[in-house]
Amino acid sequence: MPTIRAFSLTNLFVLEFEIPLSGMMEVGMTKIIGRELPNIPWEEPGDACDMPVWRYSGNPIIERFATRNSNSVFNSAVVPFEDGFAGVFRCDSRSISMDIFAGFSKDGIHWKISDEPIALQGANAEIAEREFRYDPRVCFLDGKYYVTWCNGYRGYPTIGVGYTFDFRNFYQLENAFLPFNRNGVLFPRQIRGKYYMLSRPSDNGHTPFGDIFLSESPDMQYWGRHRMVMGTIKGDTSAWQSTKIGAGCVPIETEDGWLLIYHGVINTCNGFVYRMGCALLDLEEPWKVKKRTRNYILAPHELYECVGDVPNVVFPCAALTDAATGRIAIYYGCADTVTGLAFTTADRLMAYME
Ligand code: BMA
Repeated sequence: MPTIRAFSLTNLFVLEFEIPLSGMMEVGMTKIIGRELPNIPWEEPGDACDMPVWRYSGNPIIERFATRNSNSVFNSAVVPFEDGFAGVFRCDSRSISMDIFAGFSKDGIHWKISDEPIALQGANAEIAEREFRYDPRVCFLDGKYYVTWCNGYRGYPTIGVGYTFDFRNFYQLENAFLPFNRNGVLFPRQIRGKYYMLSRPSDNGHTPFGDIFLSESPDMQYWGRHRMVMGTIKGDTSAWQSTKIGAGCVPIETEDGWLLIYHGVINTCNGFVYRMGCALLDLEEPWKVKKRTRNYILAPHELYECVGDVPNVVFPCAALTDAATGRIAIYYGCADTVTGLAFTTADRLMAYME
């Protein structure tokens, strides 16, 4: 086998490793493992597009006043549902209460979002008491749509977990982890009989650090065997992800590994800037990173990403995929104010990673 000498973005040192030539990726060869989705929202990139991810021409797809009392609708998650799509949306109210709301769409672009926040049933009284809920993710797993979100518990952010079958009745489980934690993202199937969730242990407030960790569970209730997946990259090798990183979309299964779209943050003299990158995790041991982007795949460049309640933020929370074509539609929050849609393919992301 040939030996390749490479600079590792995951371990931050030069290393040697062996790659079987048959395992090396050719553009156009990455197969998404999953369902076909012929009605995935889609636009081809313009001729001038030299980026791996391009925006929907009608962005933003959800405006800040999309519900009766919303101040902003942004870091939100969608999935295929019945003959269209459903989702869980982060809407901050005009009193700036952060909560999660259900919504439906026929085409994945035009959404009808409830004016009332999701009423969660079934939790232990200690857990059911609502403080704040934000940044939902939705993961279809074992026949249920699981929802994870940043959940306020006695003043501390941690990972709330619930599920629904119909996006009308939602059931809450125990919080997954001790505080402080955010960006809880489930894997969409069991791996060797266990459930896996990514998260970002942190602190209270606007955390100035953060790496992506993985936890394992036999039953979606007890989480352990925690592993570090990947950290920030210090120095100027990939400075857009030098302050903190966090999992974004539910990992996309491909023949070559789990494709993870995540956010990376740099601190500047004018505050945090949130950009988007991706990584390829090992299929069987998903705490092992096979590849990762040095350059960001999407960054706040458009006005609705640069100007809003929190400027200079693109924050991915969901991706639709079509196994037949390799198409990926990414839903992302823009400047903590509105929701955007962007497109890519498994091949393009794979080719862009180092
Ligand atoms: C993070 C979270 C996100 C938000 C981002 C930028 O810490 O609070 O909800 O989009 O900051 O403000």
